[in-house]
Amino acid sequence: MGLLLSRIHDALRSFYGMEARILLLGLDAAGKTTLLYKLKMNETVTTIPTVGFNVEKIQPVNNVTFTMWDVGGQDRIRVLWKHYYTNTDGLVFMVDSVDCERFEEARLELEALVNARDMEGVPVVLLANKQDLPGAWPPMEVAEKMGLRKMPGKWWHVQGCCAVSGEGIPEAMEKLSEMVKLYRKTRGIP
Ligand SMILES: Nc1nc2c(ncn2[C@@H]2O[C@H](COP(=O)(O)OP(=O)(O)OP(=O)(O)O)[C@@H](O)[C@H]2O)c(=O)[nH]1
Ligand SMILES: [Mg+2]
Repeated sequence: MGLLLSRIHDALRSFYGMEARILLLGLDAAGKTTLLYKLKMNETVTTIPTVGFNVEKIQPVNNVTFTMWDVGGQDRIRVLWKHYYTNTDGLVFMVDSVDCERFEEARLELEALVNARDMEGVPVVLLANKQDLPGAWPPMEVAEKMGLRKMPGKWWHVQGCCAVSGEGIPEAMEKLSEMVKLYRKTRGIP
């Protein structure tokens, strides 16, 4: 009976799709809000620093509908990030690939995030943003600076992108959908 119900559930899931909660975090000016509205409306909006958060449901990717929470990254707002951790299915951590002076600051924030109890095992997509700008660090080097290789047991993927043009974003969302599906399956989350 249990197996039958589980099969029915899987069939319904593949028909109706899955809803996933995604946290979009990173230091101030990384490009999070620019990305959020690029995803939502395929438009490049003029942003102001986010005080509080923005939340949007975006078009499904691979049958996964993402609700993306973009929380302000200014130093004084980062203390609020922890209030958004619960029930997160995926973390998109965005880095300004030109802002190498703050790579260490970003790494420390990412480290705190992935070590938080409520974020245990949550897959991470690292977006090395602003690849259009001269002096942008290559994505793999940004990943190295963020210490991703040293995070054992973590599912992560790094993607270079430009939130203004949208380059690299579809690939990142595709990967995110795969990792979220796998994460929820291994956790037994319907
Ligand atoms: N050249 C370039 N500029 C970008 C890119 N993405 C974002 N920006 C610019 O970076 C600035 C900051 O972008 P936001 O999206 O406001 O940054 P944020 O991460 O939301 O910042 P907070 O809300 O303060 O946390 C804006 O002027 C954007 O236009 C990019 O890929 N390339
Ligand atoms: Mg913002």
